Amino acid sequence: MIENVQTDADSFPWWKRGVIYQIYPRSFQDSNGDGTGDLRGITERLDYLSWLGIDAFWISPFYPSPMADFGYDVSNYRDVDPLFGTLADFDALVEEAHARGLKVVIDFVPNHTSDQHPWFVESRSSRDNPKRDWYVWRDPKPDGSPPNNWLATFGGPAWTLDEATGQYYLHGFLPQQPDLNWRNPEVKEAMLDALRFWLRRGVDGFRFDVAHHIMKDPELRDNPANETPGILHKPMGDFDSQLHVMDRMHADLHPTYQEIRAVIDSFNTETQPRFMIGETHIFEPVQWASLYGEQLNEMHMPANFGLLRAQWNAKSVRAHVDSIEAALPAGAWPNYVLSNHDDWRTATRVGPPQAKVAMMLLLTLRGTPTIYYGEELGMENVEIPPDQEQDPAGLRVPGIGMGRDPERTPMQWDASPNAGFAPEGVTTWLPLAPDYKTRNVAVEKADPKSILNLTNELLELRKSHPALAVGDYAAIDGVPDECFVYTRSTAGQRVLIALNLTNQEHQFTLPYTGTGQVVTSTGKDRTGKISLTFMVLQPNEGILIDITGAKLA
Ligand code: TEU
Repeated sequence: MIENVQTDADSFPWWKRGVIYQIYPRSFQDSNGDGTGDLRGITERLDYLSWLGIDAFWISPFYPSPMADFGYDVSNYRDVDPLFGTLADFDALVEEAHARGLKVVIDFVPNHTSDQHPWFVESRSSRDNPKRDWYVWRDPKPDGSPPNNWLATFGGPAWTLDEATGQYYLHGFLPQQPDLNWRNPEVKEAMLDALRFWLRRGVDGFRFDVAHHIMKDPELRDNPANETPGILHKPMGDFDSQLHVMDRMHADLHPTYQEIRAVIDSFNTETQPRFMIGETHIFEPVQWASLYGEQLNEMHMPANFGLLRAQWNAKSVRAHVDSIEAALPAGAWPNYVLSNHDDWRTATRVGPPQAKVAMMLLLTLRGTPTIYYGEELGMENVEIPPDQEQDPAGLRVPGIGMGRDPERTPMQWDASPNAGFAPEGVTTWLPLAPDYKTRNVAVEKADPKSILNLTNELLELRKSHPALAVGDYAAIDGVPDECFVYTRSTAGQRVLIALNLTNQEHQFTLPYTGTGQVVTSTGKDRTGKISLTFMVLQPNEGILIDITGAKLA
């Protein structure tokens, strides 16, 4: 008897039942031979995304930018940087994507602008400029030092002194990324209006960069020391010496999110429900869950980065998933991600033999998955020669692995020079992976056992199996500590996912009688019926089994 289950996948909006694919636009497809990807390049590759089977793609920033942080330093919220194309290119991309049934999610960078944004140029021009209060300016302490102890994510203090006006301005990231003052109503209105600009152009949703940073302690009190460094998901140097409790997550985030949400909801139509996901590096599940809003009227989804931080073993991964399921407010929908443009490639983090298991996990958990471009190929971090390093995080805080270039290298389309990413002879903005001739879309499409074809199959299975798209999650106890086994169930369907997170064989008994039907496996070497009373998982193996109708033992 299958109880307490969701049934009709079609009644779920696309952002719940679907899969999001993240495109880092510099690295996806170069259409004009300058070595950097662009919007037209994305349009040229839409047929690939359709084939792959994703539902929506999110494009990292393409706004005009001095590129101090490769687009996360925006100098105009209502245009496209010439490097990436034009507004007309963007409109064409939206039209072509929608024609294929693909949703378009764009990055929105609310916490900070570029220091070259006209707003900041005005703001810094004098203490009594009308835009002074659009940013966070404070006098030095009597000894000339910064107003408080806050640190910038990318090294050094979060304050830079403007010599001409004698005050410090706040920047949670680079000095070239001054923080906006969201408590100023004019700032809020200008930003909401920028959202309306893109909503009118037809975007389906937004990814809000560092959404938890926009509201800080109004009194700008010091952060306390972090007595247990190492809690962040990757080495962050001095930044990790503090608990970031004052420089983010102030309670008035909630009414602010509600105002943002109201603008987005006001553009909803029957056929086009809009959506926002917040980039929220909050790891305490209850605090994270609060960002859905008490009335579920804040973030549609606060991004959940817990899997990036979990140790790659079955106990930690299950503990994380269970903690998310437990913390989730009634009616809210979970989400998972295994990699992005700030974090290691999955195959590098978990080891190439586990990459397919990781993909099966991501695409079978209950919750919206985001796939970072190239993960479907099993792309790995690429070692960047020091003289080609680009990322300011790595350049400013060298030697501890903060640089993000290794996970941002060009997409590997085929074995031709420049991997089909850029024309032959062009110098690409970051070097290609050394393995691109054997690890690319063309080669992997032709290999039935590739991670690309596994990803494609799992994406198709989510469409044909409501249990996978929207079904309930239940972990199975009594299996070896090295394996993570769970079911996904709707009223009429139950599938079981058995993942071996080690390179050893494991045997166990499931709490079901009889047999199930193999749907697919990471090795693509299993078919037909499979015993549920005695299961053998090969090293690095994941199996997906239809157990609809199976009886509990
Ligand atoms: O990242 C926010 C963030 O906190 C990350 O900086 C992360 O902690 C760091 O990269 C270590 O991996 C967002 C964007 O995703 C990132 O690319 C931007 O650089 C940053 O905001 C500033 O806009």
